[in-house]
Amino acid sequence: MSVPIDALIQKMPPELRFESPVYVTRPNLPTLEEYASCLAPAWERHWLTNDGCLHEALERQLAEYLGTPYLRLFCNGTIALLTALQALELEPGNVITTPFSFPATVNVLHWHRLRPVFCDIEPESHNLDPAHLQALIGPDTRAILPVHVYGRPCKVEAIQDIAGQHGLPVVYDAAHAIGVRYKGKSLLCQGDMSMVSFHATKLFTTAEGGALIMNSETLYDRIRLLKNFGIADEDTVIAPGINGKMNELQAALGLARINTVNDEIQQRRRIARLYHDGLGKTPGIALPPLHIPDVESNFAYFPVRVEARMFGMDRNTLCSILRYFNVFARKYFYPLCSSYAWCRVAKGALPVAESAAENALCLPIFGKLPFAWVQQICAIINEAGSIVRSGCNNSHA
Ligand code: T4K
Repeated sequence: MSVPIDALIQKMPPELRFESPVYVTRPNLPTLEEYASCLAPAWERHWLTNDGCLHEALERQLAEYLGTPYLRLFCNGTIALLTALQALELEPGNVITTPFSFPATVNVLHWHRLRPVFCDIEPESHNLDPAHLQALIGPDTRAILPVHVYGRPCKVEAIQDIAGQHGLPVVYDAAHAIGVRYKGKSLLCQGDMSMVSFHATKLFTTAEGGALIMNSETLYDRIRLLKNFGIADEDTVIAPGINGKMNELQAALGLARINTVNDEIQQRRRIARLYHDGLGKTPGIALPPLHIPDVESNFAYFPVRVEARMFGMDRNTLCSILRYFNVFARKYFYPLCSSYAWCRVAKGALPVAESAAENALCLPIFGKLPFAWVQQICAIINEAGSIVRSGCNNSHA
């Protein structure tokens, strides 16, 4: 569907343009003074990494917040996921995962020489489809790696049933899922292990960072070794580990914000409601649900689906128009992981994921996003849609 963007923009009220960029997210930062006071104990001790006191405090506080005894901090989410797979000591073979994710999910498999087998997703949740998952399991399947995309829970019971029937481990990429609760418990307690990311773009951040949550003491002990080169003590190295340690500067940032996670989520919920007020009746813009049964959401993302025929223009055109107005919405997750050269999946094999990747657009959402800005973003979308539907593409204003 081709829309003359320049002509359309000329018809739109210029005052809708933001003076400075509005990004898809912004980190929830403390003041510099708050950060410095959290960092001070490390400075006083001249202790910067390797199990410092801030690392220890953050690990404990996060484990309490999530309600799990088994949590290990990491320098970032990708290394955490890489380490989780290392801990499972999988034989060569396949891992079933989703194509609708960030490159990290599939690239860690490549680093372990495990072959990704892509499972299509469900149209509503954008998560791995259990019926397709069941059909994909074969003699070479070694594990299942689902993603709670945008923090929305996968069908965890169905996945666990399938994994149980075939004796397969489940490692969740829960990069987006801090603060999400499912049936009253943290979603991060599902599966054998879950990885959560604390990157600057996440609602709880340590700049770079992440954690693994695991379901057994055995894995908890093994992960501790693996994230520190496999060193057991000064004289003994007992496993092929890596440097996955979170440092004290990262941990201090986490400590400065850990108590604000729930407030950040509350504020995002208000913003999501405002988007529903502003876009709920817009033809061709499908909104994420405000409430999912059994789930306390974290509103980590606000993904809309652009139905080109009804809205009047496709996702890419809307994204370009928003950019002109200084709104940096993002096409998470395009391109699909299955389309990367090293995955070699033919187009058409994963129809639901392909459609999602063509139509999904994440609008800005973060705790400090002013309500008036949300209304302005909705006005840009509504104005553009109604101009194009009333036939601007025939005019040459
Ligand atoms: N699995 C999944 C499903 C993931 O989504 C991710 C990461 C991972 C695994 C890996 O976890 P980590 O190893 O990263 O812990 C961003 C993040 O870099 C990435 O962490 C995240 N997913 C992904 C969804 O988003 P980009 O390429 O979109 O980042 P970037 O730099 O374009 O940032 C997006 C916007 O955020 C910017 O336009 C402005 C804002 N921003 C960004 C940064 C870095 C800030 O306001 N401040 C900042 O410091 O990937």
